[in-house]
Amino acid sequence: MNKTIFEKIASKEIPADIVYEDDLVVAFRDVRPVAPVHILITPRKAVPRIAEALPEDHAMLGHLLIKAAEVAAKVGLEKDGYRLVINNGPDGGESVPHLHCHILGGRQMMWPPG
Ligand code: DGP
Repeated sequence: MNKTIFEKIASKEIPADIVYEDDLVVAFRDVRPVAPVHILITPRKAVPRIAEALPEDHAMLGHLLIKAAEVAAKVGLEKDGYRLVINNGPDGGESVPHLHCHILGGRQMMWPPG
């Protein structure tokens, strides 16, 4: 299997502005930010999308969400808040088939989303 772009970022084969990493997840700034703060947090394991996560991914996914909140706090979003987004499939707007959670902040988010 070819590595996904996010696996290559996690293994430092391609550069990214990494803001957090551990054994299970890597968080880095999005190359096409849509908010003043736009970070992606992704599992090292190449789960394509949340719909394809397996029961064995349960702990890793919980870890990813806990770390998303920690990363948001670390970059100064705790006081004013932020949004976490996971796009799944074509209608969800997914463009990279490696599960990732967007951490968006630094401006007022709209609802409903576009
Ligand atoms: P999504 O549409 O939910 O699949 O989001 C994919 C995001 O990934 C999109 O906001 C742009 C970002 N992205 C794509 N390629 C790269 C890359 O090579 N580096 C970084 N830092 N972000 C990337």
